[in-house]
Amino acid sequence: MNNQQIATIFSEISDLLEIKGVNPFKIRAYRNAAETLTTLDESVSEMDSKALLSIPSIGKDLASRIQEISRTGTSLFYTELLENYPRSLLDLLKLQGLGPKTVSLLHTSLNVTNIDDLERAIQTGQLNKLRGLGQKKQALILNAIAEHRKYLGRQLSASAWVIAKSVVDYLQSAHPNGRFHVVGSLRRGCETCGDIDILAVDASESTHDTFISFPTLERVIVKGKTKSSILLRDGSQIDLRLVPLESEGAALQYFTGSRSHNVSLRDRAIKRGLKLNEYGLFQTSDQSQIKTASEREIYRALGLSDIPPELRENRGEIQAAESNNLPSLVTRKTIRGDLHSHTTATDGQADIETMARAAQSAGLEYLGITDHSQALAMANGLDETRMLKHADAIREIDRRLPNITLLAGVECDILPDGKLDLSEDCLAQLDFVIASVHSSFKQGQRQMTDRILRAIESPVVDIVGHPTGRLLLRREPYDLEIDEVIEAAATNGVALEINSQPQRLDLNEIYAKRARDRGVKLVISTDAHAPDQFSLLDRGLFVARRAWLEPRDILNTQTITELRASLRRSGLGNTIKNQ
Ligand code: DGT
Ligand code: CA
Ligand code: CA
Ligand code: ZN
Repeated sequence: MNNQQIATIFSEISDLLEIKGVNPFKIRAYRNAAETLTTLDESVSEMDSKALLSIPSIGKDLASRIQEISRTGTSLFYTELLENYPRSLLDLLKLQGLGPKTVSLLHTSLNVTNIDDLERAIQTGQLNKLRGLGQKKQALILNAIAEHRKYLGRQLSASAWVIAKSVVDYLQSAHPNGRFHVVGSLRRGCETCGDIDILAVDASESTHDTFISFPTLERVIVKGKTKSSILLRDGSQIDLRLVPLESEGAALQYFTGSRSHNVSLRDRAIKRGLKLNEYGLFQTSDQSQIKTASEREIYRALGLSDIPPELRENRGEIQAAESNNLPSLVTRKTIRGDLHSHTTATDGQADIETMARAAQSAGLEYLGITDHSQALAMANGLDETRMLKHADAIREIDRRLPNITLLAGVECDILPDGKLDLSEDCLAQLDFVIASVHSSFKQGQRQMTDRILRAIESPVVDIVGHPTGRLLLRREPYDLEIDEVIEAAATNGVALEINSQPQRLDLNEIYAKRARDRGVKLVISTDAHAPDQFSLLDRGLFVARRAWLEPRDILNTQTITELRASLRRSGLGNTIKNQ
């Protein structure tokens, strides 16, 4: 069992305990432990009791629970809970607006155990008998069910990657001579993932037996000689394909997809008297295989330069590859800094210096600290006095840290009428400003668009944060005329953010590309709320690469000097005191 798998069980235990309604401390203990486990580098399965107890948030009970799970794959406490509270109740918690108290009420009084039950109960008027669940609330629940079904079966790619890597590690350690690759939509860097695809090359057939014994298996969907599929307890489906060594290049190409890219490629092969499938590239005339050990050789044999997986969506990449016009996509190496992060001054989990040092360890040359402004009261947003003091503190720490430059910024709320949450006078004293919408999401299209345009027109705003406000698999973007926003950003020299938080990835690849095509600069930001979140840059990079972006399209590939000169305020003749 790896840490992630144990963390999943702990997190389910905490949800189940919440439905059961036990002491909140107990619930929190499991939840904290689950979070801690996902951040540890060493495997807790291999630790003795003493080492376990030295982990913060792991006490005696939890330590023995971890040992039990490592030994048996599950925990008696967990399985007993599941006897009284079926796992499908956890699906109800995923519905927007449905908390554990309501789920518990529905379960005990109406015997609702899953989403279908709940829908039936509403349709037959059974909820009318219950307190606090009137017509209005029922309509909201039906809505949430519809949304949930729309997203069903997909998950955030960030979490799918964690699972994919743990399956690959697991297979690799049992079959050290096999070569294992993550393929499908994950390899293409898509924002969400349907099923996880793993390719095994030159591994023995018994790899399938290993695969179907994965520790958190729910059930085996199919098991064969070349393909097996399993479902894990958390709902993830994983496909495994096995091919011989001589098919590696072709199989990597085929199973990476996308389907529509593959169709175009296959047609191209046919026109050249060739046949392309997952086993190789063949001459149609005599069925002889053309030697193509790698993907690159497949593309070359078809007269194309090597197409990065992120571009394989049949959106013009084949034509570009044919004429040697593929973009030189932005890479992690070219990213020099991060311009969106939070500290304990508002809703972050670490102080300025800890965040700065973490950014430096992540290889960044500069970090913008951008805590929230006062309107975001639940995040303890900063008023003008606190904001300016915080900026002083950031600059003070910046002077002490020679190897990273800190910028004193802010993520300033755009109020419902489009005014900024702090005065322009205050904002002008900072190094840069992100403006974001965090409230009144339900405004109509005209109002919401004008609101953001007004912020863009303020001379102190440099970046619009998470411009569409969507939360993947949970909340649609707000109603916005995105083209007007892009146009205004171009006119005013304001950059648009690609926010790397896995549930945001906002702007998305389509809009980011459109913005770039109109001359708008993008910034890839982590929006880090904790020191370990700078690694999220990779998520935003996937979006940027899928948007065909090159280093020159991205603000934070610049050196700190270039960046300072490119900020809007540098052109305002503003005397901004930095040092
Ligand atoms: P997903 O799972 O919805 O996130 O998206 P993908 O792209 O991972 O799709 P999936 O898992 O159905 O298939 C993985 C790759 O395998 C797909 O991108 C292309 C390839 N593939 C699968 N079935 C077919 C097929 O019938 N024809 C072709 N040309 N390619 C296929
Ligand atoms: Ca897939
Ligand atoms: Ca698949
Ligand atoms: Zn924000």
